[in-house]
Amino acid sequence: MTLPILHHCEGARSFRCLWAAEEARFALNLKMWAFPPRWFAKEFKDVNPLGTIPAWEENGHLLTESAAICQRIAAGTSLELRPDEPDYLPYLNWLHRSDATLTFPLTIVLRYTRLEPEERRLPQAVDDYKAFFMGRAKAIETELEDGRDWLAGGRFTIADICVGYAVHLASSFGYDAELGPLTQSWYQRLKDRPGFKSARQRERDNRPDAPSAPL
Ligand SMILES: N[C@@H](CCC(=O)N[C@@H](CS)C(=O)NCC(=O)O)C(=O)O
Repeated sequence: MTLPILHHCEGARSFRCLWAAEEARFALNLKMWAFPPRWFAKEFKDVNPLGTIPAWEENGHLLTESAAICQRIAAGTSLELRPDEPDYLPYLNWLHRSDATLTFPLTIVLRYTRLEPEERRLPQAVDDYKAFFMGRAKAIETELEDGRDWLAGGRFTIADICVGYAVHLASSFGYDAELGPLTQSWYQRLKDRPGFKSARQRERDNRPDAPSAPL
């Protein structure tokens, strides 16, 4: 049997997929690249013409959306919510919100704090998109206000993984300390999970030889 291949860069959105795979004990081949591949590994375009991470190869198909790959990994496990479960609709919304609404503003921050050369950095863009993220992240705090531990369905799911990655990325800029207390506790619960820890260890153990830009 040919295992699916997950193309991953340490700390990138593909971490969602690696983390989901560790939680689900889903067997895959991990192929790690230096970030961003467009600088350090132009041949990555032969795998994913978009040049973006993650890429997932399975049975002649290529998936390039981290939340969709998480859905594929979670299929049939307790990490997904089924359409007949009461929280299915908010669960779907969190999955899509995780990247389009929450991660997107952080990528602008990343670009204009770390990736662009000094002379192209834009403090105004960083401040504005930080504010975008902080405003949007209030939705996490609101969701947790009823005392729930996880975002949807009364259990840990890939909604927590996908949204959790956005908060994890925000934490790399120190923004987590400015999030609400419920969000901070939820993020701590996520980091305490054995699946999170083993995914972090697995990416460290498989670092590519080439250098990476800071993520
Ligand atoms: N919506 C996609 C976005 C994928 C994406 O843009 N990934 C970033 C890394 S986190 C990337 O590959 N950037 C490439 C670059 O900056 O050249 C997803 O959720 O997977």
